[in-house]
Amino acid sequence: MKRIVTIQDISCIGKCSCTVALPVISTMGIECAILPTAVLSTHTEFQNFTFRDLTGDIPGIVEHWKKEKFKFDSIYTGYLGSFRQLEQVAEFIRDFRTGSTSVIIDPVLGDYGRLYPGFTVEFAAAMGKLCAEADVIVPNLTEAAYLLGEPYPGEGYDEKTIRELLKRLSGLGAKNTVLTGVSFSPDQVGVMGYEAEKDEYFSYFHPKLNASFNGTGDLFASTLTGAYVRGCSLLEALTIAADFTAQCVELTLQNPEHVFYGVEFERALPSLARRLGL
Ligand code: PXL
Repeated sequence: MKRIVTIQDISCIGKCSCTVALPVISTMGIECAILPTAVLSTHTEFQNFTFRDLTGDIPGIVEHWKKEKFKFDSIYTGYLGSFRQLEQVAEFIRDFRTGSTSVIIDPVLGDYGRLYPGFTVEFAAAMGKLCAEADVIVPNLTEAAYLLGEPYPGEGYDEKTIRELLKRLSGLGAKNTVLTGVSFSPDQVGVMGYEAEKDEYFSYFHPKLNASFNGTGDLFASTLTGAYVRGCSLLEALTIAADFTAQCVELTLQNPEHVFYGVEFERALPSLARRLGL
């Protein structure tokens, strides 16, 4: 069985990070190991969340894993909570990457033009350096701007602007850059990507839903990682991931009693398995 290790926080309630990666990746028929970076009572969109930084626990866990000679088909990183953790993750990638390990970095920093609470422009720049280690990075537009230290493009940009932004992001050193939340018209949203080696762009769009939820970036990144590890091309993987994420939002909106803090991805897991022929 393939094995992914995801390096991100545990938000105990919040339908994001590990509580999304584990069920999604497991549903895709892949073992999901976790290297937790912090434990929060909820994600940071809630008020008064607790935060236990696990930076100090990581070296011991990694040493044990090295002794056990664990191998990973993919290293998938998300929310990282400290500068030291960025170094630890870079070191982890150097230690555990083999010729067949894909490294997917979701540079979780913010959304809607704002950084999440606790993050700074310096931290965003340091995350930008980590992106050099990746086979695939999956920033949203806000994260793209902060990674590059540029103004947030807002809305109303054109395709040329996004292509140029992708090229600059690619300059951070990742082999593939996948930008999420791209929209050139009021009724469509999707993903645009760039593969550095081939100097090629790719994209996938679907109808826009009038809602936004925390954790959809994690759903997208987890599903993309799972599909990529299963052997899909990057375009196939991001298509599956975008469709699944949109389906989760749609199902959530159908339930008038849905929670405000995350999507009802649980109800869409069976169809994700079916799409993969599982
Ligand atoms: O969904 C990204 C994410 C992950 N982890 C934590 C967060 C967020 C977004 O708000 O707060 C702790």
